[in-house]
Amino acid sequence: MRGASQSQQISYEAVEMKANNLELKFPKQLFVDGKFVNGRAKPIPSVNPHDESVICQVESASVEDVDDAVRAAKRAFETGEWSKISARERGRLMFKLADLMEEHKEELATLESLDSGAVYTLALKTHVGMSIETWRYFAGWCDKIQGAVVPISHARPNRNLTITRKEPIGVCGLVTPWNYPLMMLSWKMAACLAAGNTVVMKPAQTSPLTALKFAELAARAGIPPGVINIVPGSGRVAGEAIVKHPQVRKLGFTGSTEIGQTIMKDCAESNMKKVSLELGGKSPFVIFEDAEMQQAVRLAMSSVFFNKGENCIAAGRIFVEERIYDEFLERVVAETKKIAIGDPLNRGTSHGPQNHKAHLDKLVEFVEIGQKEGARLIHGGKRLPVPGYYFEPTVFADVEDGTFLATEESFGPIMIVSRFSSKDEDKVIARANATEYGLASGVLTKDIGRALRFAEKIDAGTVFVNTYNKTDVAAPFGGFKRSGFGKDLGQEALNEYLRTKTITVEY
Ligand code: TAP
Repeated sequence: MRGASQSQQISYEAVEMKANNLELKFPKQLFVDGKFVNGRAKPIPSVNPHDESVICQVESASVEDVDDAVRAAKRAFETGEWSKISARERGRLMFKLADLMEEHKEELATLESLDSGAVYTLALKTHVGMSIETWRYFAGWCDKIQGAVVPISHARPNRNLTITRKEPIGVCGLVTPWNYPLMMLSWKMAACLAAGNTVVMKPAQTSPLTALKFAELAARAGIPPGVINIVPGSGRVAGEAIVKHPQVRKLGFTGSTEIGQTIMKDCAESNMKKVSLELGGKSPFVIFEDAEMQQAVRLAMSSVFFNKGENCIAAGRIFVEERIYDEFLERVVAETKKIAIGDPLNRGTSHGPQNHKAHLDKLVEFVEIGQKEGARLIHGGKRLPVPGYYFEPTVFADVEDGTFLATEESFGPIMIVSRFSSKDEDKVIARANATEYGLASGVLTKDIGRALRFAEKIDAGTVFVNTYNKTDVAAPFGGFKRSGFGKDLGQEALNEYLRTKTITVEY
């Protein structure tokens, strides 16, 4: 296929299909050094979770393919066009890429929906919409990254000038999960490129298609060859090869805590790479009795069921004050029954299939363990008896502290509700903090003092007061404790992809 290129002619073996009243055309090959190429590992099928059909066989990267990509990224960083253009020109290219993504947003959202099961309307607004905003936000930062003049002591009779330079690190590796495929790519890659680095990125093997369409758009935007390399494949092969590569100097990872720990070890042992880790969560959401019941029910449901629960900041545990507990549960179950489950491409659908089979199976097992532990299952809990990876939005009540349900992340549409007494505010905060994760949290109350005390004492990187899921490209995002370290988004994200050099001159 010949892309209608503005800056670069792009050819690839296209997958063509009709979906969502659109003619889709997208690559299924690796993108290395500005070209789409086949991988040396066995191709991996990409499955549509709505009907379990195979969309296409995606080419898969071997260790050698990753090495090719890293070499290309190194050349691009050291001697390529990217190393010569100004920061402002870099920003211009990133703005152009964002414009192209906007032009293709329906196509990208359809692809995301087919590949990951995301409801189309959400994919358009969040998966793709926030990705475009992220590229624009960081494009604007390119020419505003600057060091400082530092007042050091003089060595008389001479004087000194000490300045700091904020420099790109070099070749960066990115490894991302499947829940928001394009958005996770964008959150990391936009900051990484704004800082002037080049990148080798591996999308999750279950949902790699938007990353490959994105690669085509990047080439068409005129991003020079080697600056962006996308190597789909398995974590064990392609992911590990990036993480352990001696020429990769920084690794940005989003995924599970378990793999995050392996990655941190591999980064240390290979070449002491700088690393940032956005990992799992079990975010507490505390609802006090003075909350509006309708708002409490609406926010609790979106805090858990948003993106079918495949949301790292999903409220993994909801604490409801005892005076409103029974009414809350009754209303939540009534509303949960009304959720429109079905084909994510239908505009009336609000809950699509889970991302892939292994994840669905884990959710079924999660519910079984909860029931064995004695938690009260008051709604859902089963796979739907239809084709596709559909799982009922589920509600558990009376979940005891310290149990599997109270401490483990499901990463699915499973609400875990526990009761608390307002007589001891500190106690509910201690219970909310009794988790090894620290990604996000929420509190719902009209009492501003109580909300601020909660915000101060809670051990989580994000606190939502009287809202939930409100992330923005300008606000830093990242966790504490076993939810990892380092921030995506906001100015702080740039620091993850920069290094500081101190220059002292005597005169
Ligand atoms: P993981 O299993 O950790 O996979 C994440 C990525 O790492 C995938 O691309 C995976 O490849 C790759 N990988 C696996 N083993 C690897 C290794 N040894 N070396 C290098 N890469 C490796 O997570 P997941 O199941 O995809 O995602 C769910 C988890 O991500 C949840 O815990 C969720 O909370 C977390 N998450 C966190 C956030 C933030 S911002 N904190 C956001 C989204 C998700 P494959 O393609 O082979 O799986």
